[in-house]
Order: sequence, then structure tokens, then C-alpha cells
Amino acid sequence: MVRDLVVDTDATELNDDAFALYYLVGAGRVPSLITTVFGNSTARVSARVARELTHALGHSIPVAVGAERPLRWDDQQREELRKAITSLPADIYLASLNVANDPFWGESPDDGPAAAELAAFLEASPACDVLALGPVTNIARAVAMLDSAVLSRHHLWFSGGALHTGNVTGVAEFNAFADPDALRVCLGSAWARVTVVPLDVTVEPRLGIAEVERIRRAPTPFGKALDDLESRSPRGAARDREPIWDVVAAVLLDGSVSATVGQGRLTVQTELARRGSIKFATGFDVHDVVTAVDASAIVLRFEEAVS
Ligand SMILES: [Ca+2]
Repeated sequence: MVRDLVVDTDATELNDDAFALYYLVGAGRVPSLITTVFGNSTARVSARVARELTHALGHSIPVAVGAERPLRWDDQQREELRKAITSLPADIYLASLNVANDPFWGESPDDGPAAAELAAFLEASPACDVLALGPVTNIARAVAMLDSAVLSRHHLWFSGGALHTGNVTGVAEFNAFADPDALRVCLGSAWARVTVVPLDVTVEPRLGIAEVERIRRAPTPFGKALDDLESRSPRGAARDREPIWDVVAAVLLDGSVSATVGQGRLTVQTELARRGSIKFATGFDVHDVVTAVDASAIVLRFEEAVS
């Protein structure tokens, strides 16, 4: 039986989420539903990107707009978080959480219906992989609408968290930092399995210069899009492109490349000082955490699927 797939994403034009969507469709693992969330941009922008991208690939996949803000978002939360973010170094990537981003901190539109649509899909599906590529706000909301018996048929994959070094603060990765309360809900729910693919491994595979030069010449929608990106935003002769973070989780979910996985229990900190930091305790069989990957096998598999 082919398992269903839902992708929850904060895609922007040709970022790593978009790469992951190109990969999944190219690999024949077409999502039945895409839900979008704030993070790299707004949930609404991500939905537009996901629609355009999947149309370009010849698929008409339902795309539902989701949360524009984290789960816990009262005045006090917002002001404390804004203060904490203001004190971070200026070169930290904060995307929609940047304090200069009015739509996020001010009066942005209401959340879309993604959580309810995800819950309805999971209710009906016999077995589904839910691939979380952004903050997990929509998924936490969907979890709250479902019985344990429904959740226990499904597998959650989360691209994010950092076991050692974060990319927003010294301890926190972006997706975990953006909504640690939602991540706590998701980690504590009755999924058949939860697999976490942390920053520690998602930073490893990189598209080298040779791969980029080959892929951009491929007569595929991704090849054309990458060629366009290369023309608009050149890397400079001696640099590869950035890591392909979310692609790593997508490739591992696909099962064609294996990885080293540790069993244990993951917990996430929600208080401001250590917001989004995760701790992994071994000796439990609660969560699977990917601790090592074959970076070149992942890049090769990606290239095959999108070329
Ligand atoms: Ca993402």
C-alpha cells in the first residue's frame, strides 16, 4: 500500500521547501494535500508558491493556507518575543519573524483553514506521512482536533530542531524557534511514529557547482527554474549553493536513501531564554532522530529525481 502524503510547508520561490516539493513530485511521491504556514514568508505567499510550482509540474494538488502566527500569541508573548528577537545579532536569518516585518508583528490576516483540512484528511486516510518543513503550528492545531486512534495510523516527519548548534540562537533552529509550543504538542501526540531530521544533518548535503551546472541544463521544470535562479542570483564562481535542508527530510521519507537513526525521547523548551532548544534522551522508544546521513547519496538522489 502506498501511504498518503501531506506536506506542510513555508515554501518561498525556489527555497529549500520548494526544492523538496520538486523532489517529491519528481520522485513520484506526490502529496495529496499541501498546507502552508508562516516562517520563511507568510502562509498566503507559501500557498501561491506551492500552487504555481505544482501546476508547473502538471499536478493539481489542493493547497490550504494555514497559520500566520505561532500557536501561543497573546500580547505578552508577542512583546516578549519581539524583545528577544531585537537583541539577536543583525545577521541572523529571521525571515517573517524579523522585527521590521509588519505583517507578522502587526495586523496580518487571519489564519487560513489548513489545520481543519489536515485533520479531515488524516481522519479519512488509512496511513499517511505528514512531512513538516516549517513551524508546526498547523499540525499542532490539527492534532487537537483528532483522536489518538486516528493519529496512531500516521507518521510525522519534522525537518528541524538542532541537537548541537542552532541557526537562530546558539541552541535553537528556526522551525523549532518559530513555534516551540506547537512542536511540543506534536512531539507529545499519539503518532504511529515521529521522525525528526535535525539541522545537524540537514546542513550536510549541498548542491556543488558541478551538480548545479548539470541540473540547470536539465529539460525539466526544476532545471529551468534553477537556471533562472542562477541567472538572477549568481553564486560567484567558487561557491556552491546553500544547503538543501528540507530536501533531506523529503529524501529520507522517500526511503531510497537510508540514514543512521537513534531512538529516544525529544523534548523542546518553550521558555524565552531557551526557546526552541531540543534535548534528546536515549533509552526510550518514543521518537526517531536522524543522527547521520550519506550526504552525497542524498544529493545524487535529488539530482536524479529533478533532472
Ligand atoms: Ca522550510
